[in-house]
Amino acid sequence: MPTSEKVRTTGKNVTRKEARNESLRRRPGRKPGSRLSGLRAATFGLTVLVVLGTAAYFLWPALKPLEEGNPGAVTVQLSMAGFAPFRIEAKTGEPLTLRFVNRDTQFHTDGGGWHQFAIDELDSLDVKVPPQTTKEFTFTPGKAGEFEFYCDVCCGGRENPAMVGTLAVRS
Ligand SMILES: [Cu+2]
Repeated sequence: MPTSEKVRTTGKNVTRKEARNESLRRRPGRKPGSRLSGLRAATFGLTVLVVLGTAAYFLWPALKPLEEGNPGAVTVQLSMAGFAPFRIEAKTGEPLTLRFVNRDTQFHTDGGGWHQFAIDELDSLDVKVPPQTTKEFTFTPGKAGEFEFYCDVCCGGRENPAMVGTLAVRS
């Protein structure tokens, strides 16, 4: 059964080289502004939008303003890098408000973005902060001393040397 290609070449009796030149000439050349380049521009634009949108989605938790709370609160940032600050001063008998800021997302495979602020020596003080959350906690230290606070819910738990700090309580 003869193919259409065979019919075309046999009818004209052209040499191999001529046939090749002919096929090269017929190759569709696209002018700028044609439908194809319009489609390319649309695809490019869509790609840029998707990339920017994705970046904004992941950056937003780190950029959004914090809600205002107790003006005397001490802000403590919780992240996979540890506590910032990792040393907090307090006074016995005086209420201390800590504002925990956790900007980690739930996408963290280790602990799901949760962090903790726990002090065993102070009535088993234990605050857990969900991902992308700001949480205030007030307590009154009843005794002076240097107390270790830690997080035991992420990246290696209490063994992680970064997730440890000191609460220094003066009398
Ligand atoms: Cu943690």
